Amino acid sequence: MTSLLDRLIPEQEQKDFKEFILILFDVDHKYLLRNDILLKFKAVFEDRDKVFLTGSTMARFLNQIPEMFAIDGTILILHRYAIAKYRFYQTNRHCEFMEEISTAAYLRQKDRCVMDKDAWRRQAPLVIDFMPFHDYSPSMRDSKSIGNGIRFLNKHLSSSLFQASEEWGIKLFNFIKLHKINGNPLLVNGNILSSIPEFMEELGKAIDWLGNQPPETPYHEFEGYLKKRGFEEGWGHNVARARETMSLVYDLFNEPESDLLERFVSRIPMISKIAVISPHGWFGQENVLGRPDTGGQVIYILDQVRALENHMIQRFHLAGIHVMPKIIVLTRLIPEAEGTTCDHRIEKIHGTQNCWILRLPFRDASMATVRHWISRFDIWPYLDRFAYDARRELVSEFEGRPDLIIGNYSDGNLVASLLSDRLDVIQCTIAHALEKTKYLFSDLYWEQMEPDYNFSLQFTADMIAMNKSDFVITSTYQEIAGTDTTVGQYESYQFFTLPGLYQAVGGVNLFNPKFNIVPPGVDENNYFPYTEKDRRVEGPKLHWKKRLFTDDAPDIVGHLEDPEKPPIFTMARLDKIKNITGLIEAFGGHPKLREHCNLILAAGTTRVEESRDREEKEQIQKAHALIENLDLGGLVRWLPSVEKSETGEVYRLIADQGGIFVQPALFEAFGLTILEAMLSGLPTFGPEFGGPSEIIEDCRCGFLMNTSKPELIAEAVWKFFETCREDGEHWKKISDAGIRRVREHFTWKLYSEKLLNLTNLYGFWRYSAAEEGMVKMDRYCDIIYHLLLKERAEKGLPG
Ligand code: UDP
Ligand code: LCN
Repeated sequence: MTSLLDRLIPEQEQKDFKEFILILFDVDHKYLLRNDILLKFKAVFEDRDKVFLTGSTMARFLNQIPEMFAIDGTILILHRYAIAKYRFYQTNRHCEFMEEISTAAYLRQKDRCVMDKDAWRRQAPLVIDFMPFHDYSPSMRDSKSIGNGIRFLNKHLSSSLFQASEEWGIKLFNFIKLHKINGNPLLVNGNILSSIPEFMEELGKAIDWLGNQPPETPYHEFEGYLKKRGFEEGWGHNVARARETMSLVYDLFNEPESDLLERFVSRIPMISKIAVISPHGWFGQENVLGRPDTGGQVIYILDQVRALENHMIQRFHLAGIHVMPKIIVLTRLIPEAEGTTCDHRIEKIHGTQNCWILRLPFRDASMATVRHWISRFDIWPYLDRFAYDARRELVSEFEGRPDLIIGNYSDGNLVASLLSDRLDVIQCTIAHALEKTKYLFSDLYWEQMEPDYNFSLQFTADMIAMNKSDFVITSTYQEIAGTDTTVGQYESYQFFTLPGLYQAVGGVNLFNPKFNIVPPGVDENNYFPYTEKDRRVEGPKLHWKKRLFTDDAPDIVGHLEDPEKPPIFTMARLDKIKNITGLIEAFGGHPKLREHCNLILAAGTTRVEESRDREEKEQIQKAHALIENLDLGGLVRWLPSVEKSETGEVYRLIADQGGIFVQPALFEAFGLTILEAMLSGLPTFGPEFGGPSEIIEDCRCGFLMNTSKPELIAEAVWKFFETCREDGEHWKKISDAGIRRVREHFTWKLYSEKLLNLTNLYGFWRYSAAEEGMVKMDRYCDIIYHLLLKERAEKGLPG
């Protein structure tokens, strides 16, 4: 029988492999990441040809190893043999054997990297495994299908309808009968049409009858005919639409096909009330950005809500229903609101008809309102009470239950899970940015990081929400499952260990069809190409031109010697991960860039005394020090964060001047600024790490950079300016391609249509098949929530 080693590495390469492992693990205890391993591989075999270095089985194998470590002479290897698929091996320094071990055994060894030996021996870990609870659901096999769960589920549901037509027909019929809007029945009156044969017979007659009416006849003119035969409103606003919807159902019952099911289910006007949850707060419409805790998430939600409302209104209109949808964004009320509206209980969302921000306070142990702002890392003790209060308030504001609950970020998703459980409402999860992959070793060294970040609570909350929610939407594929060479954000929850606390051997199931990629868009009223001169307003344009390039102001640092030079512009929160200081270093250390360009930054605040955030304070100090030490006087201008409504004109002014937008983050989950800059017509540079790699097609509509070192950023940017000097059209080509890319792929219209379709289909799935299986999952989540999360979190509750 061939050994495992023979299967992994061919005999002729084994000598090199064994030698390499011995060199790699020159000491008994060592932990290495993929990059360390590959760098060492190149160094050890530097005299070998390219075929060996890139094409050998050994090279390909090493490329698939996210981590490898030695513990007391035992070598543990993590093999990611395909996207989201892993095996675990154990060997020794001489590779005298190689064996496959279980996830739990691997994680147990990993614990030894950080735990005291005696403690490790004494304590058998708590093992968390959600995988058995996914049995109720069909499972995808191919990693390529990940992120398109709806397609898979659709096929599964239609083939169930086809194979077990009687059972599934009843389910579908009952689902259709179930729907009510504001207490009024929709589509079918169950008292008149109580069985499928009756329903089909009447449906056939109605289709024929409608076929003889003028197609544009409005609903109220044939409402009476339909009602008498047992059909309620919701089929269509006119004859043509009603007949089309009825024919869809008729065909679906006769010959179920995935396409028909999706088309019909997505037409059911079942969603009119949506609760959007984003608790950690500082959530408002003016003067709330620039805080370390609020950025894209706030923008995303406000734009999302507007788009969803629009789309729901349109859907109701097409269905012939006169109902005004309502959306409530639930967040935290903060009495110390510093002049913002964060202390108002309720606030209408601009540009909507019936969308609101509802704020409820956090309470301490003595039930007193917590008055000050609290970082997202420290809010865990307050969430259980918040969810409890929210339930009552939401039911009262909606005059009933919402039809959908959307959670945002780890805290919002946890509260959404609690609410969805208590109200029995379908739940959608949106992560925005999972912190686990952002902070290196945040799981392994969780205990050291706990005082600042409380990651043990956050990761546990994430797992509960991921497993409990009916569907998850992400902005990119990599957010779920990474790339060939990087681990995805959700993927990193498949198995991990928090040494001394627990091991998750099955933290999330990426092959459950709940994951769907639905990228956000941009507000096209605020962001449009710099060339659309008629739409630009003169006042703000002049004001920002002066502020960006020339006029001194107390809150602006730096004066440009030559304001005509093309600006390199960036705008972001002043978090470490955004790497604004890396861009200053890149610019300052590159003589050509200093000579030919200016650097303009809009980030955080320029005064350290104005910041209340530890990380931000550090970044402000670092930025000042770099500007001074790199002697950047005359070349750099640093402005505090820009009010959202002004940012569109800011991008356009940079474009007028032949500038570019550089987003230098070390990792970016998605990156709304990248979309905004591209749509404004700015050639845009983003990090190759994270979501931007799915927005920017490198060198075609923008550029991807390795942002791990300032010099790599500088090189990428300078290469562009050099090409522009050779090719007078280059800047414009990239600019035009960027605009096209956003318009074709990233719009809120596409987003809202997809999100509502998902809600309907996963609603049907929940109702028809998943419910029983989900109950088991819910109860497992309950145990983890109460015994592991709530109890630990509430130890930190003051008052
Ligand atoms: N933003 C802003 N003013 C600033 C900095 C950022 O209005 O000074 C906005 C920016 O236009 C974008 C959002 O904040 O819409 C940032 O979202 P992104 O996804 O880029 O990053 P996040 O802050 O969510 O990590
Ligand atoms: C949070 C982030 O960090 C960004 O990358 C996203 O664009 C934003 O949320 C919106 O999803």
